[in-house]
Amino acid sequence: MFTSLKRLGIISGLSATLLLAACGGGGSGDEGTDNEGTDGTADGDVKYGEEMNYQITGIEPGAGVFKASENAVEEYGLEGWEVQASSSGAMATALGEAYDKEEPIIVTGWSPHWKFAKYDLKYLDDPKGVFGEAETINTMVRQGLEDDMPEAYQVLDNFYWSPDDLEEVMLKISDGADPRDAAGEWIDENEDTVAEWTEGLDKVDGDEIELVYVEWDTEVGSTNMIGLVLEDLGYNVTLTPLDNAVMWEAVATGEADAMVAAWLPGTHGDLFEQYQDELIDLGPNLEGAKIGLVVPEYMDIDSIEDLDTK
Ligand code: PBE
Repeated sequence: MFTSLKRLGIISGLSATLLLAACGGGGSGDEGTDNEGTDGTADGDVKYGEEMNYQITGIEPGAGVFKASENAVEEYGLEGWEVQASSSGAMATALGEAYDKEEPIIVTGWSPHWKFAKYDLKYLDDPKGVFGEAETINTMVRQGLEDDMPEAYQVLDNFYWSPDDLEEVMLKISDGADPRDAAGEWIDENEDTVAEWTEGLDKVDGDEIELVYVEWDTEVGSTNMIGLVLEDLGYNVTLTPLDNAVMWEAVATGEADAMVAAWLPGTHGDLFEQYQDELIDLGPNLEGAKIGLVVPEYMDIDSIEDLDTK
């Protein structure tokens, strides 16, 4: 796993370099080389802070990326800056509006996410490593699930897909599809993958199972998808949206059966530490996830360190 993660890191690093090189030679060519230093970063005369009222557009305050962004403000000494609490949906709307007007905006971002397919965006460099490295999204189930519902446990244990797979579902939803329909379409288009997760399992007869999640775009996509797979196996599935900390608690106390939304080791590291003895970690259902501060490519800034303070 270590090598595959490492490879992913190298590949995404490479494509970011290529993108920057392409933009330098083409997109921003008209403006000349006004405020580019030799290292390609802004030389400090870009006053994005003032223009953005020193605000980072955040999401739900319970999200790991929100807390990490607040840590970044602290660690990088971004005096006067604030991470604005919002929702994932409102963040995406604000990003789209700013993007259409080519206005500066910084959002608390994560991948996989459809926004990278829709807009030209980049992560700001994080030389202090506040946002951590590549992450996995893990599946957590309550104690006793294996005995009570062996088929569901097996499906959840087998569930593993790629960032591209999840992004396909997310894109359909962002284009207006109902999450359940988007999940169903993906399942129809990926029968072989789904068959591997359910291979050899007997159908059940309406047993009730509850999956909990947070209404983040990633989790709406993944939870609807695996919920539908369980439904196809005969389960009566309930999907319950909660706040992040409550989602973890629900599985730890056994009030809910499972969730596929544990971002580790960094983003939900504190919650995992708190509850790890009370729940069962079924390991990654996806590798190569990431969080950080995200800006449009047209912004002349590359690193969190380049932000001007009050
Ligand atoms: N997210 C999406 C979550 C995990 C999934 C990055 C917004 C968070 O920050 O907790």
